[in-house]
Amino acid sequence: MGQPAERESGERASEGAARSELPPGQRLQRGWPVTHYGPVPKFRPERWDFRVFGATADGEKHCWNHEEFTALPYTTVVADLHCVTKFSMVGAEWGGIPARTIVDIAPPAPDVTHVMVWAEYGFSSNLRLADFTSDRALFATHKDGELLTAEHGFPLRLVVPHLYAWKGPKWVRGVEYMTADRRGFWEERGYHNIGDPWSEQRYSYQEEPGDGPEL
Ligand SMILES: Nc1nc2c(c(=O)[nH]1)N[C@H]1C(S)=C(S)[C@@H](COP(=O)(O)O)O[C@H]1N2
Ligand SMILES: [Mo]
Repeated sequence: MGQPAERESGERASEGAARSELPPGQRLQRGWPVTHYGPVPKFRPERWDFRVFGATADGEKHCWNHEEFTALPYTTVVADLHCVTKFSMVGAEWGGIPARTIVDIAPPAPDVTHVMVWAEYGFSSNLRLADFTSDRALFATHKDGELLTAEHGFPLRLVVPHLYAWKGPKWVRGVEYMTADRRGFWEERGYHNIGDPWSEQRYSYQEEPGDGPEL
């Protein structure tokens, strides 16, 4: 847990802090509410692993235990969290392992276009590969220098700053590489397949042709 925190460039950090505007329709939330479906899972380190599977480049599954996963290079990203129910939490400093790192060490096959990010109890969210590998997407273990609490996703949650927060599963356990898009948990239940808050892609009825698989 005592990994050296490699701060992002000062430029990026102050940019994040200075940008006070929120995506359309969002309001600032004081504090940090807890929002999710279902119970908070209990973390059992001896049973925990992180898996990369599906269409990997070598056709193999890749698996890390908790010690191995948290030993991967640590970095921080200052980012806001936008819930589709219209609250935003701004200026958090997330610490963890860049999603890009996983793609580098366990590469997808060349025809992979999307990923499904899997969490405890079968929660999932689908992302375009380009959103997943964007330079600020992070598997977070920490927020503002402290370990995540259980209700906020300990030991691991995905943060994808440029998408609505449901695209970042808490209690994440793995990534499936996919050669075609498939809807995740909320995306099957009426939420937008892409989920860009800046263009208010909240609900699946707003999808344009090509935004997602048939419902
Ligand atoms: N596993 C899991 N992760 C999840 C969710 C969920 O229901 N299950 N909800 C998402 C939603 S809708 C939001 S807004 C954020 C909330 O994160 P927070 O509770 O840390 O504020 O978690 C996301 N990650
Ligand atoms: Mo949300």
